[in-house]
Amino acid sequence: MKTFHNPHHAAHAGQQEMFRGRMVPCHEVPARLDFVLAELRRRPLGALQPPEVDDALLDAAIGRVHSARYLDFLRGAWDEWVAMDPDNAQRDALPSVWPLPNRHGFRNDVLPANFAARLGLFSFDSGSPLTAGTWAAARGGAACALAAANDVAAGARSAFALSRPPGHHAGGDFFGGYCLLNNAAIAAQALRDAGHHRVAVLDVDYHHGNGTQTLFYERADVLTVSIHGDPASEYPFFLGHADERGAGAGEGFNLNLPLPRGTGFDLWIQALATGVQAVQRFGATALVVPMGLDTFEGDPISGFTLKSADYLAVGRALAGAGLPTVFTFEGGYAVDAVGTNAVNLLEGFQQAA
Ligand code: Q9C
Ligand code: ZN
Repeated sequence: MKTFHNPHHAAHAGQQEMFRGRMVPCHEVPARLDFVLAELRRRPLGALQPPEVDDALLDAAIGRVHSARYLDFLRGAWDEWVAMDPDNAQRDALPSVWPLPNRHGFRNDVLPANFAARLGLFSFDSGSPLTAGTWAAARGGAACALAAANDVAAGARSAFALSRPPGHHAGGDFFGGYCLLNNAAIAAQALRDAGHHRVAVLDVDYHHGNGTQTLFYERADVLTVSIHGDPASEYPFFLGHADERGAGAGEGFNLNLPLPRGTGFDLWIQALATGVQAVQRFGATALVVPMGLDTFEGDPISGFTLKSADYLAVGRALAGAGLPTVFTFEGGYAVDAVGTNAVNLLEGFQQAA
């Protein structure tokens, strides 16, 4: 399997996030990707390369998933932030006020002139800082997703989009959960546009993939499945329950498998078998796996107890779907273990595929 890695990832380096009532150092740090890269160099799975995609085709692929007004905002956010106050160049831009769309009468159809208001309009939490290099990093990540999808569409059994910031919490016009552009959704849509009639997304990150679910919720051509900590107690809290089954034409094409905090490998791998079965019943011709490694027992912000060796079995189970597969890199905050865990999963997949 080829790995397409994002040469611009380190340009996105937030200083602090709002966490449990305090500002703390960001959990989503550049070193995460460096550890995966280092482990891939130790245990190669295939070529390791930056993505090579046409600029216009990349913008088109991003535009298939995200709204123009959201992309305009993200692209210009840093310059706008610094133009307000030159001292802002030393600080990240963090949201602090939200319109609660669809509730309490707040409008989201009128774009505010105020930057803080727009920052809130396009986000859903205070844990996702925008920095000087955020746009370049996020766009580079989308390029990885598109390159991986192209590779798989051209016949590769699998490809890995190794990028950060992660993507699965980002929706059509919002960021949050450390995610700016939804790389998995971009890959899934690119596979659809390349002629795959039915694409499945099987999200194994600890957190519910709310962005991806929302993007495809009313569509029957993309099945979304997510295994995650029960939103009753776990982030992102407001989506990811088992009764969310899709709507309209998409009814029956979303499957959530929430599990209680504290869940270990035995129960988790059963949920994965259920997810793989749903993907097969759907008749998918391609698969996208948003690969979070925050199910690891040592993860500082999550609550499952998978061990490093378990990820080999996770990869084997995913290979059992028998589908051309794109992996994207999502969460995983036990930084010194994330390389081992990611490559274990991918190696397990590749050996069984
Ligand atoms: N102030 C991923 O794993 N934590 N994202 C709460 C809010 C957010 C995790 C911080 C966790 C997001 C891709
Ligand atoms: Zn996560």
